[in-house]
This record gives sequence, C-alpha cells and structure tokens, in this order.
Amino acid sequence: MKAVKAIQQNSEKVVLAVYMAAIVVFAALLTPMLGDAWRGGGLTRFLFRTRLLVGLSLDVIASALLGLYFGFLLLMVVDTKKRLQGVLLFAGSVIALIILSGMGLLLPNIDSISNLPWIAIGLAASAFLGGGRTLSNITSGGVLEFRGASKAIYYILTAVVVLSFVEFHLEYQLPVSITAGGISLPPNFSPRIQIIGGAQQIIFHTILVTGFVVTARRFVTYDAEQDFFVLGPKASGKSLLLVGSYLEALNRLNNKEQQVPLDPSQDLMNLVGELDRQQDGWFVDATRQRELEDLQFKYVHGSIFPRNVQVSTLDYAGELLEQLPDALMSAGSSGDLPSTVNQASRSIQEADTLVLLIDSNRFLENERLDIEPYFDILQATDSKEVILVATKSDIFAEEFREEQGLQAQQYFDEFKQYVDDRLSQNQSVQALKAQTDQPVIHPVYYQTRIDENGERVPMRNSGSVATVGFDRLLDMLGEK
Ligand SMILES: Nc1nc2c(ncn2[C@@H]2O[C@H](COP(=O)(O)OP(=O)(O)OP(=O)(O)O)[C@@H](O)[C@H]2O)c(=O)[nH]1
Ligand SMILES: [Mg+2]
Repeated sequence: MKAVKAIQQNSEKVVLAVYMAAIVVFAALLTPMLGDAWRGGGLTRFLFRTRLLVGLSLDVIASALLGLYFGFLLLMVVDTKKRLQGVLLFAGSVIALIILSGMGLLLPNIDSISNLPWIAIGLAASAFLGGGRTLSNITSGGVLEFRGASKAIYYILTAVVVLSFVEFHLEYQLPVSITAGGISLPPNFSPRIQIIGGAQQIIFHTILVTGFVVTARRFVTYDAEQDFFVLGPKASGKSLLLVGSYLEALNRLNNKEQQVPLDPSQDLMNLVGELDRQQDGWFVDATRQRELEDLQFKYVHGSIFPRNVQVSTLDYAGELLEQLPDALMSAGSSGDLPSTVNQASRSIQEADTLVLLIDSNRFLENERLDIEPYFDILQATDSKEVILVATKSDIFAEEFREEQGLQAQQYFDEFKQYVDDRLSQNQSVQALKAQTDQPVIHPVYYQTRIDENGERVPMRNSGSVATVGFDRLLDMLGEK
C-alpha cells in the first residue's frame, strides 16, 4: 500500500520516468526497422526518386526535411505546455539519428556545411507552418502555443513509422522506375507481393508501432483545450447540459479525483447559483434571446496521463438555431442577422467539437425534433468532431426499468443502446447518425420525480440534484 501511495503522490514523476523509458525503447527498437525499410523501400524510395527529374540530390532533400522536423520540435520546446514532451522527443530523435548513422544512413551522407542553406529553409518552413507566425501577434496575456507544430510532429512520426512498417514487411516491385534519365518501365515486371518476416516479428513490430503512435499522440495532446459548441433547439436542455457537466466536474474535485481548480466563468456561476437559490423545480430559465452566455470550466481527464481539459462554449437561446445555418453560409458577419447569431456562428467555426442535442421528451411526445438545422450546420463546417447526446432521457430510463427491470444507472451500456434503438426509429435521427461516426447516441438526464402539481421536477437530495450520464460525457469530451 505504501508503494502505491508513493506512486500516487509522485504520479507526475512516475509518468515522466515511464515516458522517458518508452522513448528510449521505441527509438532503439524502431529505428533499425526504419533503416532496413528505407534500404528495401519500394514506393517511398520511388517518391523520393522523383527528385531526379528536377535534378535535386538526396542530401538536399534530407537536409531540408531534417530542418523541418527539428524546427517543429523546437517550436514544441518553446511552447510552455509541450516543453517536456518536446525535449523527450528531441532526445528520442537524437538516439534514432545515432542508430541510423551507425547503419550508414542519413547523417553520414550529409555534408552539413554545404547543406546549411537547405537546413535553414526547412527550419524556416517549420516556423511558418507550425504557427511560428503567431509569434508576431502575441498579446500581453497570451501564452505561446504552437498547436500546429505538435500536430505536425505527430503526423510526421506516425507516417514515418507506419510506412517503415509496411515497407519492411512487404516486398514488391513497382511497374515504373525513375532515373536521372526519366521515367521508365522495367521490362521484367512481375506484380508479385511478398510478405517478409515471420509471424512473431510482425506481431512484435505491430505492437511497437501501435504503442509508439499512441504514445506520440498522448505527447501532443497532453494539455487539451476543447472548444465545444452545444447545438439544440429551444428548450432542448442546452443550459442544463452545461450545468450538469460542470456539476459532474465539481463532483470529481470534491472526491479528490482532481486537484486543478475548475475556474468557472461568471456566466456559468450565475446559472449554477440558481441551483442553490431555488430549492424546487428547474432552476434554469429559458436563455434570453438577446444574450450569449460564455460558459467555461476546466477539468482533468484521465488519471495516468492526466490532461487539463478546458471546456468552453457559448450558451444561447434555442430560437437562434434556425438562423445559424444562414449565418454560417454567409461567411463573415451578415448585416441582416442579429449580432448574437453572427457571434454564435463564429464560435461554431472555432469549435473543435459540436455537441448535437436530441430532445428525448419531444421524441416521446411525438413532437417535431427540430433538428433539421444540424444538417446544414454540419455541411457548412467541415472536419469537426461531433457528439450526439440525447437529453432528458429520464423518461426512457423509466420505460427501461418497466420493460427490462433494470436500473439505467447500473446498466448504462444497455440503457444507452436502448435509447439509441428507440431514437433511431426517427428518420432524421437515423440520417444524423449516418453523418457522424459515433455508433451510439449518448443519453444524459437529471433524475426526476412528479411533484404535487403533476409536473416533472428534478429530484433533490439535500439540495443537490442527481444526474446520470454526465460522467461519461465528460470522458467523451476529454477524449476528443
Ligand atoms: N425530464 C427532464 N426534463 C429536462 C431535463 N433537462 C431539461 N429538462 C427540461 O427542459 C427545460 C429546458 O431546459 P434548458 O436547459 O433551459 O434548455 P435550453 O435548451 O437551454 O433552452 P433555451 O435556453 O430556451 O433554448 C427545463 O426547464 C426542463 O423542464 C432532464 O434531464 N429531464
Ligand atoms: Mg438555455
């Protein structure tokens, strides 16, 4: 027990030690594969050989690429949040370079003096591509952040390692070849593909490659700032979804599962404050049409590789939803639309993840779901993560208990599937699911009871409300 406690107290240091060891192991074991892959490479070498057509030598390209790569790493080191990861990757890269040199690859073939200009070009390109541009417009309170550089490093490393894996284990001939003389077709081409290496080696390499890619990913997303945007029609439960998520994070803080303060924004505190003031009923009023609430808080996701996730989103009146597609299509501010709509539309553009709400209550009451604007919004914004959430699922939970005799809370996965099956009966929901790659809609709800007036109100336990599904929602948000 003592040992466990010691590890817990020093978890950051332990994680760091594990990371360091992992980097050394990956560099030592993957680099030889990389070197061999390059020697026997087919398609990759072919692509590099296109340089012959414009008369560039290999060391020029290698110098520029090295410049680019180390430039990105340098930006990571400058970035306060990624500094440690940048240093570790730097160390790993140096180990890899040494091993490659031992194999007679890369550095030994580069005359560093004559290629200095090319290295400089690579460095300059990395500064430009990696967001070094932002250096010039840092405001006083701004922090140095080079998300682009970390991302680039991740993509480069993943591409190199996965390609090497493929090249290492496959032997094939290409139907074309390139020499300084131009492109030619080899006369004795045979379209045969052969797998190289035994099952054991392939499995070993697969584990290594997967482990490396996962680690690299953790490295570049150690600290996450997530801009969400919750979309939902009027009274679909947007405001209460955000309050519920915050309460869940608060819960984690109280249970000592996290130490980082939540730093909620004032608008969020105003909403949550109502919870204490009104001891009955729904404590949140319909969001006013002329207002936008800036809701933010932080929470920690993950325990072994904790990341600070900053959740931020705008809360708006559901009436605006129908106008959002127009605002998004008209790019920039459109004079005809209220400023709240334009601002919300900008916020959607900036968001990483869109959370689309489906009102379970409307579904059960056979009312229109009013989710049609989602389709246009998805079309007007590309490459955003999407999370589908079914709000107010407490009535489903009651049905689920009656039909299957199970508590939704305890059998959450089964319940989730149940809600998904039910909602998928709706054509629009089905179409929406087809547009996103989330297999099952995520249900959330406040536990409710029927009060004396026959109204459904949240259950209170010494003042506080009980929610279901929000813990998993926070995890989903953190994993995006
Ligand atoms: N049964 C049940 N009702 C809920 C739940 N969440 C929200 N509601 C109901 O939905 C109403 C609207 O919730 P809000 O969070 O204000 O919805 P909104 O999307 O922010 O609404 P606007 O700001 O008007 O667009 C609440 O007043 C409740 O009556 C839930 O989990 N269960
Ligand atoms: Mg609201």
